[in-house]
Amino acid sequence: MTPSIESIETLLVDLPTIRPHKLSVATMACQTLVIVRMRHSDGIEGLGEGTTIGGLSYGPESPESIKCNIDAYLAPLLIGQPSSNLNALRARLNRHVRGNAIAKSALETALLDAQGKRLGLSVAELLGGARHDHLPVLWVLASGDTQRDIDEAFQHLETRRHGDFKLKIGAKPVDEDVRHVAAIKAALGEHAGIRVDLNQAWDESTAVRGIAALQEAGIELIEQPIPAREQAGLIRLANRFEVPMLADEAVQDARDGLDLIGGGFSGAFALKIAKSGGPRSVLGLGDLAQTAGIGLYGGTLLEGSIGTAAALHAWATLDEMAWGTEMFAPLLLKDDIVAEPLAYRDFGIALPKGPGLGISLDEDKLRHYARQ
Ligand code: MUC
Ligand code: MG
Repeated sequence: MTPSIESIETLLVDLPTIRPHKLSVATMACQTLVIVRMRHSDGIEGLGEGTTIGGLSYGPESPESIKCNIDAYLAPLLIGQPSSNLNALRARLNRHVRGNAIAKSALETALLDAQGKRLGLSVAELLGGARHDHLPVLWVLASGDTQRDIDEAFQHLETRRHGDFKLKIGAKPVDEDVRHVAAIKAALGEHAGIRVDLNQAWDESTAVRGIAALQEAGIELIEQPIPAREQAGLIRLANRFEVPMLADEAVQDARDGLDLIGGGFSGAFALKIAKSGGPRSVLGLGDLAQTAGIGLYGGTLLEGSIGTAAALHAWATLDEMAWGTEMFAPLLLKDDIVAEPLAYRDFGIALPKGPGLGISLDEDKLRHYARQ
């Protein structure tokens, strides 16, 4: 008999960070994961995660809204439906629920995990097969203190955990931010690539001034310098500077990608399963970008191990990720809710093995950190 979806449980899980993580939009001392446990009539459980950054300061979905909207609107559309037809279920969710890409990503992940466990295949195999079993992972320097960031970078280079670094800037005046970035680049020299992420902090004229100075300092990539909706401005910046622009908040899905490419954008796209609605849905944007010669970058909304594994299965299927990945967030968290942590080594991470996501829960830890 065809299995069907029996129940969907959502849990808010609060995990402290190892140090304050400072972005232009929020300072994080804790990350809240929304964990989905989807049970099917054949006894199989699929795991999913939908996570954002800083409550509502990063985007229009909060951890609480993700949980509430799954419980009230999305789960009832899935309960009782056949488990195995992901495309039919995606269409059903998209027909009845606008937006809510992070909530949809958690559900798409749980469906893929369950189907993989059912068939004895990994999520990457369900998505067509892995082209890579190890992906490069950078580290984000965002302690807010220049010397602490430099020390962190050298420590990760020495242990071969990370070889490239992204700096979160935009909260301070431009000249102060540029001094901070240039000091870190000068300390690390040619040992490591340094990129910056503004998280939309600048207006276009500030960006012109700031990017000129960052280019001069040897920065290799500038992520989302201006607001997401100002696509024309991002295209102008991409064409004005030699240092490439990385579109992040400006490119949620393939529709945004098409607009940017059509408008003459060159540079790179940050893919995120959370922006596009899941590990299957994000590949539409990935394929479009590769066809158009746009470089790819495997991005995160600082998901824990379940969301990180889900993204890795998607990134592993792509021919090339020109800018590597930033799937480092499990290392930013003090503890984990999975039995086997993800394996970080040799400046990257191993694609988890085993059916589905290749991840299982540590039930005691989950109980301990779940919000009551
Ligand atoms: C973002 O906008 O890139 C990725 C790394 C990090 O520290 O924050 C995220 C979000
Ligand atoms: Mg970003």
